[in-house]
Amino acid sequence: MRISKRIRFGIGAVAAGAVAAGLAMVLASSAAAGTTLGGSAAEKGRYFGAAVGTYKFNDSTYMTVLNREFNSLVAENEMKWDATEPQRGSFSYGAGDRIVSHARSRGMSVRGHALLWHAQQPGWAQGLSGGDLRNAAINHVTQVATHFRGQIHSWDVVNEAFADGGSGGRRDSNLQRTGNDWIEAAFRAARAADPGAKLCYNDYNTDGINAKSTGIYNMVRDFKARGVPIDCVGLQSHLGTTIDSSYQANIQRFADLGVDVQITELDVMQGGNQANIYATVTRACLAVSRCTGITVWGVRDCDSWRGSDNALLFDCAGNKKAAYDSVLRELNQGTPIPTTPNTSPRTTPPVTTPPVTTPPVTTPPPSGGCTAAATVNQWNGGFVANIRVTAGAAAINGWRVTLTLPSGVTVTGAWSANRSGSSGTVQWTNVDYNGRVAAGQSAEFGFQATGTAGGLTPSCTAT
Ligand code: 9MR
Repeated sequence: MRISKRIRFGIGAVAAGAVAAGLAMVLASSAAAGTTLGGSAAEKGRYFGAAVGTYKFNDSTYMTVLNREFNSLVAENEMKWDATEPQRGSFSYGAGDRIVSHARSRGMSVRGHALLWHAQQPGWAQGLSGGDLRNAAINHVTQVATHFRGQIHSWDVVNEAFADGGSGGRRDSNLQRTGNDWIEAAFRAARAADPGAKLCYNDYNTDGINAKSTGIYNMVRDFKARGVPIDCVGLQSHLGTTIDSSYQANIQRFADLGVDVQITELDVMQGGNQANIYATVTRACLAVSRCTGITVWGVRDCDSWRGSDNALLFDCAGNKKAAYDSVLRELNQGTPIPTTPNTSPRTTPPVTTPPVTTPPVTTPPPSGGCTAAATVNQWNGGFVANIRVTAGAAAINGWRVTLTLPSGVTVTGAWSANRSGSSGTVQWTNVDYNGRVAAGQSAEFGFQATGTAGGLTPSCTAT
């Protein structure tokens, strides 16, 4: 995609006053001691990351900067659909695994990018539509999130699904044409597959309050109201020579909805204002306690997708640019996140699934027993079901769920449970990590199927 189409140069130029204000802050506060981007961000309870490509991993200048400066990595391309499922049902994780293991061996966190996107789809998916595409897409989410389960801090579950321009609506795509609920179906499948990862919606041209970011804001508000699992919004922030004056207010309004905000793909055209714009973005993020991290979209200028824009923090020789100094200064002056459990993906509160298709549980479970309730997301020709297993007054060490499916329904995939049967009466038993459920607590598993779910009435037995 061409840069000129993708980047909206914000309307508000950085005012000279902002420079003066920054100087005043330098004089007014004693800077913290952080000497690297990642180290300084960590002091503020945040991460500072970079997008990387494994094809650069044998470049020693690149690796020196990467290992020294960043405490989070994201794959620039290696975890996209075309890379991870080049043929339908045949998965390829080598390059993504390499990034994960590099990061984790150095104590860096990993962002996952991106489970579903209209671009960089494998050819076989581009040729699908309707229920077949929906099944393939949800299966992709389930398989990839399951593979990386427990290793991803935050997933871009859906990338760039909103249209540019003033409509505030969805972008047309093969995924969108499977039904407007494709995004929430993806988030539910991702939650079921990796309950510990924060689940983000990620987009560009959202770097201020505008029609597109408002469309996304309304979706997130709706998801929160209906219990669709979403934890974060990614603001890509591919910026030009100006930055919108509502940049921070936009971060704040998403935070006020009860989601984290992450700056996910920051790069800024080099020009008179590059260092100031980088500083403004960093300052805005650190001013909002739910803005939990910043990722730049590449390491050095010549690693960047933006060609001659020289849009990053290091020159091609790996030297720090003025923009680097301004980011580090803002990180060191920024406000730490208050000590709440917000930033750890392991502390994500349990998802409250909407009751729409869930039959109410009428009889309390006997002591030591369990109950099960289903939430269904149906589309034309198929559905995803999430089953919540809840322990009664005593902890259980294992469970078996029995479910009689309507005729015409065939299970095509499942996660977080062992299954026997695919139609008629199907039984599901816990896997090793979710069998033990404390009194009153819940475990979840899920499956996808073809056909029409109707009302599902699972029953549960403690084992
Ligand atoms: O930087 C990525 C580049 O190497 C790829 O060729 C391109 C393919 O579409 O995607 C670039 O990354 C994009 C990211 O995945 C989503 N947001 C926009 C990024 C820049 O185009």
